[in-house]
Amino acid sequence: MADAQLFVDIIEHYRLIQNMDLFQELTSMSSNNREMIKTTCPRDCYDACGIVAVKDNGKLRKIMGDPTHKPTGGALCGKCAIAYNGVFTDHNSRLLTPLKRAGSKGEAQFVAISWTEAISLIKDKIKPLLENSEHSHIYHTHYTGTVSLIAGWYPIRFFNRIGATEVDPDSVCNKAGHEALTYMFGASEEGFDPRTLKDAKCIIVWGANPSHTAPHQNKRWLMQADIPIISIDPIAHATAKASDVHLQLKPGSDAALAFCFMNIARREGLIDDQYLAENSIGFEELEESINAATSERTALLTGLSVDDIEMVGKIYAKGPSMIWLGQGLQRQPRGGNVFRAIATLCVATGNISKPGTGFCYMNGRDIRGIDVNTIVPDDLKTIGPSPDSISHMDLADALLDKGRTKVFFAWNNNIMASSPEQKKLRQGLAREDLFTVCVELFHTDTTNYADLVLPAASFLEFDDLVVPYFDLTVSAQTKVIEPMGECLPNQEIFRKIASALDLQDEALFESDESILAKCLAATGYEGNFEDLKRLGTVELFEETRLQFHDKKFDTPSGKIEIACDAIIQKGMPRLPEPHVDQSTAKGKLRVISPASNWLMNSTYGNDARILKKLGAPSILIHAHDATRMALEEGEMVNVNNATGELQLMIKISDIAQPGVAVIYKGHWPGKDGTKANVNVLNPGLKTDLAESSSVHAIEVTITKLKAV
Ligand SMILES: Nc1nc2c(c(=O)[nH]1)N[C@H]1C(S)=C(S)[C@@H](COP(=O)(O)OP(=O)(O)OC[C@H]3O[C@@H](n4cnc5c(=O)[nH]c(N)nc54)[C@H](O)[C@@H]3O)O[C@H]1N2
Ligand SMILES: Nc1nc2c(c(=O)[nH]1)N[C@H]1C(S)=C(S)[C@@H](COP(=O)(O)OP(=O)(O)OC[C@H]3O[C@@H](n4cnc5c(=O)[nH]c(N)nc54)[C@H](O)[C@@H]3O)O[C@H]1N2
Ligand code: SF4
Ligand SMILES: [Mo]
Repeated sequence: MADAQLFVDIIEHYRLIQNMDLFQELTSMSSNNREMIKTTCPRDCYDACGIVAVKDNGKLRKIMGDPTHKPTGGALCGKCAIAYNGVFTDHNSRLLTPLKRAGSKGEAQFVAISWTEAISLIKDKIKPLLENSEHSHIYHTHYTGTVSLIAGWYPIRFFNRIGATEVDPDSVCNKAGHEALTYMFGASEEGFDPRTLKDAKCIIVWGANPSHTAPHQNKRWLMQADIPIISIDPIAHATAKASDVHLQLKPGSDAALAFCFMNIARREGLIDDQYLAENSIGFEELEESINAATSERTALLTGLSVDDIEMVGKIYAKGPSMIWLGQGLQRQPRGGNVFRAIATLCVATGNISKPGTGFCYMNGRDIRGIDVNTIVPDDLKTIGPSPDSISHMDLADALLDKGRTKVFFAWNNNIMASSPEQKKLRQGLAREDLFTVCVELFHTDTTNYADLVLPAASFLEFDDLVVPYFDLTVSAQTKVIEPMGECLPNQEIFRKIASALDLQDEALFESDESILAKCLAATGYEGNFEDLKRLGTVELFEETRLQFHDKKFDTPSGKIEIACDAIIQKGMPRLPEPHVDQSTAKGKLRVISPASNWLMNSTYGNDARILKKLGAPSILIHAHDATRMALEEGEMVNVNNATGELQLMIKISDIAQPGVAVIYKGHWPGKDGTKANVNVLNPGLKTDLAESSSVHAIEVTITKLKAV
């Protein structure tokens, strides 16, 4: 699609923002053979940035931000600006053909083979398992490689059909939060409409770090708000530092704080009795817990001052107030309880279902009309009984168990960097009798252990849909270039495997065009995919949407279940509790391993320019801890616990608080002498609900490395 006006707009944009390097690069291109193609970033990111790909004489020259994309205004984040013009489009970095293992597991020795040979090897391994009713011994992991609709979810059709065991993707990220909200409200993917910020008097960012994880929403939405911005976070990240108030509480003390805010609201006469009576059940049962949650007591439990707690409690309750409910927030041992407590606070103060209120965990597909059934039909006939899925917290054990796992697929997932119990995972993947298939863009620490590596096409190489999980929009992912080498989109790879296995279901062979058309129609967008491609992104709701505007809750009682009988079967108490985690054991530090500014989970960890930005793998500690342990900036230390150990460089940082250290997630184990990252220290402790990750509660000991 050649678009002269878009080109003029873009050149003007870069001139205005004084990016003269890009301006000159673009103006030097010959005008006759220039193409500008709009597409969308499909990373697992709140921002879903609009992209323009510039081609000159048919050759891709530049991937850059789309100035016509409102939420971002023409900027990509630093990591994508580097990696999309780096490893993602570099033939020398990408996998280009199917590969078969030629050395021992972990050695990363491969030979190129044809697709025909690769698919037939897979068929030879899977077919006997299906014939012997051993389908549940086929395991698959998948997650955030790409979250575009088809490449992110379509392959599940194949695995459901053959009855494979799924390693539940959300269990490594946000499942405790989803389940807690679902038990209470009957849904977890209906958040506030960001456009209602104009009606709010205060916003709390509770356990999220938009300065890293949503850089454009942070800069252009949150920081532009002319109302108090409050961060509640154990670490002083850039969003917290730029907030009007930062409550730097002890990790794992959020539920106690939420109860205290309810105590303050009650004292101030700011409980919304009418909303509670009409829409919820069980609030009155919390009376004793709320009474006990005084500001003085909560200050001791959370490490905050009474004044700060009082101030925030009053501003929030008065409202209208919004809460950005972070995903990092529920990655703690009682993450489910924390979410119930905070959501109860929203309901009790009536900060929901009205302009300028609500909380946002995420805005999912469903509220845009895209039913999960359109993407993964639930009428696919499974071979044999459907096996249960397992948690990522149990993956390492499953891979070590010959009786459980026989064939293992990892697609859209780099478990050796991102999943817990890294040492055990490595041992499991090294099993000679485990047949492992990785579908990937790059050689990773996980593909090193594969018997077969299948080359996936990147988002620049096929059409798809992106459904942002913050803004209520939908965007086109548009094919910009032909797939590199012999790469194929994820969905095409699984169509090939299904065909080799002689599976007949139409759903396993449905075309991308058909799925795109169905999903787009479901959103109510009046154009077709070609129209969307021209625009890039469209808003789906003209009017601002109020969270739970119809006050219909898909729970057993039809109301918001503050007291919840159904959750008892999950081993949870009927009511949320003002819990705080036990103090960290003496001599240990609690480690938080949040998102890095320069990585997307572990993606981009193989780009040389990104590696330079990351610097040496480090642990950030507070000056108080450095003095206490006589540690110096730049010193190498051993960080260890019962699960594993890791050598890191000390950085003394005002981001950390005494007793709480930070190790950013996502560093590639193979890029480091210790062949490990923070997940070697991660025991895979499960949350109170949903067997999800409580990775922000790792405890470690730091010892000095002795000079040799
Ligand atoms: N210590 C610690 N660990 C964590 C977290 C934490 O906070 N702390 N956070 C957790 C969270 S929130 C998450 S969501 C998980 C994420 O864990 P993962 O979903 O495993 O994310 P990545 O490690 O980035 O791996 C994604 C892989 O997909 C590949 N990929 C990219 N595009 C495609 C594609 O189109 N097709 C295919 N087949 N592959 C593609 C990339 O090259 C990359 O290797 O990590 C979790 N791990
Ligand atoms: N640059 C970048 N962007 C990303 C990602 C990435 O890896 N890199 N990952 C993407 C993915 S998969 C996800 S899920 C989202 C995650 O987005 P976020 O929710 O922002 O995720 P995190 O960075 O893990 O954690 C956010 C905050 O939770 C805080 N936290 C930890 N424990 C506690 C606690 O006990 N109480 C409170 N109040 N806060 C706590 C951490 O200190 C951290 O600042 O980001 C997405 N965007
Ligand atoms: S990762 Fe997020 S911020 Fe970066 S380009 Fe993609 S959508 Fe934008
Ligand atoms: Mo995540």
